[in-house]
Amino acid sequence: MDIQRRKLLKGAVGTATAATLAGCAGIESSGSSIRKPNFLFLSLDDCNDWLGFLGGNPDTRTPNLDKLAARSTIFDRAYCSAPGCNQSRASLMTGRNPASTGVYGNRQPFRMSPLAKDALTLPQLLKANGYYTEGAGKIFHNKFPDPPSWDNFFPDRDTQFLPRVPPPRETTGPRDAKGKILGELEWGSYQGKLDRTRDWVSIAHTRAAFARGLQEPFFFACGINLPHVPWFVPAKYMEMFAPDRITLPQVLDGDEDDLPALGKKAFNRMRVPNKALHDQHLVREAVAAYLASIASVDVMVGHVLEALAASPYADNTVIVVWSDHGYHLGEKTNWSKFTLWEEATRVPFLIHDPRRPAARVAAPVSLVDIYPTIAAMAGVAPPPGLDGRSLVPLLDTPALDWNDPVITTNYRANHGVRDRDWRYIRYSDGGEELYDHRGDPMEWRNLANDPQYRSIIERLAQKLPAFDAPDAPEVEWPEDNPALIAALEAE
Ligand SMILES: [Ca+2]
Ligand SMILES: [Ca+2]
Repeated sequence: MDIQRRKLLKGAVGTATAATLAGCAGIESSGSSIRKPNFLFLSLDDCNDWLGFLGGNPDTRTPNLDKLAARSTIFDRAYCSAPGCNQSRASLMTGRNPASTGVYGNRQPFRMSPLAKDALTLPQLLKANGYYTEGAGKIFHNKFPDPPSWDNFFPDRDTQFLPRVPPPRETTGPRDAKGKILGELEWGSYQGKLDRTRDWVSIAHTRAAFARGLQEPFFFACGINLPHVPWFVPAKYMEMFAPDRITLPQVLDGDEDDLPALGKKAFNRMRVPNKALHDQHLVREAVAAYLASIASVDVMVGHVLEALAASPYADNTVIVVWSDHGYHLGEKTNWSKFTLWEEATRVPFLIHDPRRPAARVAAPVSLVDIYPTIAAMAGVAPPPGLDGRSLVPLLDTPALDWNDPVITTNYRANHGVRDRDWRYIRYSDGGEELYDHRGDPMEWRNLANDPQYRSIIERLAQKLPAFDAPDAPEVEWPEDNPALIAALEAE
């Protein structure tokens, strides 16, 4: 925020204390009462930096997100605290890192962790402070809903999960000799009705909620499942990307040669599907299908933004967009997440505050910072013990000198530390990697064994957690709720 606006706001609120307390966003005076901002919390799933405003792929088509970004604060170096759905979302929603809670994997509900079972989630905190909280779609990991977080959730508070998109008659993906899909990569043109797909059901619910009206102040969360696999989207999106004309990610022969043992393991974890993709000449189709999925997500986001714009809330609603982690499209032999490299850890993250000018922030930030940031914007004191820090100072002063490294954890005791220019990785067996992003954005040259960089490693290693919490209990995946699926299909 510029100084002129800060002065105006200070005048409007009447006291410096009120402005400071609220981090100024969305707070204004109306007599003696303060109008708190609403929040529209929009999440994407497995979406890397292939959005127009982040420049990760020149062919991507995201006009709605780009338009929103052009009136938002964009965090150019935003990182997840864990490159997997459940662990990232649990961290974001509780404001605590995996090393603090022991929630490192997809089968560890945070409510079963002895260190997080009593966590006050972000929506719970807001709810306890006068906010109405509602959500739809995938916010927490889809199989582990958190009823105490919500006043209302679609389809209901106890069953966050919506059924998977029915597969098209013909699908494509890397297959084994028997024709079975290898791994999870699968795509195809969805021909069914859009209103039968979980994302469009959530979008329709969100639109209806804005149209019918919401109790203010509100925290409304809409979680989109795409571009998570399977990439089943209508043909019109597939047709936007000609496989033979799109830009493929860069890969380097021999990239794995300078990796430590656990780095090599991460590098090769998808060796089989990767080889099948190349042997079957499907690489371009796979990349095109991911782009198509992102294009469809952009249209969904457009619908939600249109509904907000048409509502009475637009001028007092802060929009927060994030993805739970990134995604590899063949870089380092990976077609997934679950690595500590840039592709899996960098995420889209922006905050649109109608009262702030557009800005770009180069400082490294983490999704774990979202909790204290929203709490500050809402003028609510967060609970003690959070691992992130409020980004309101960066919203106020985007060029602020702020280079506090952020941490990403991929299963217990494997950490990546990222500051503005460097990424340092330390695996549980002591193996190390160091990359200089000023000249090596693809993380090809591991500098960890070069003594001249030791002081940089030592500086970044100070951010490693002093304590790696033991693994939280794992559960079997709960079955889909058959009654709910039947009810939705009957609608
Ligand atoms: Ca995910
Ligand atoms: Ca390398």
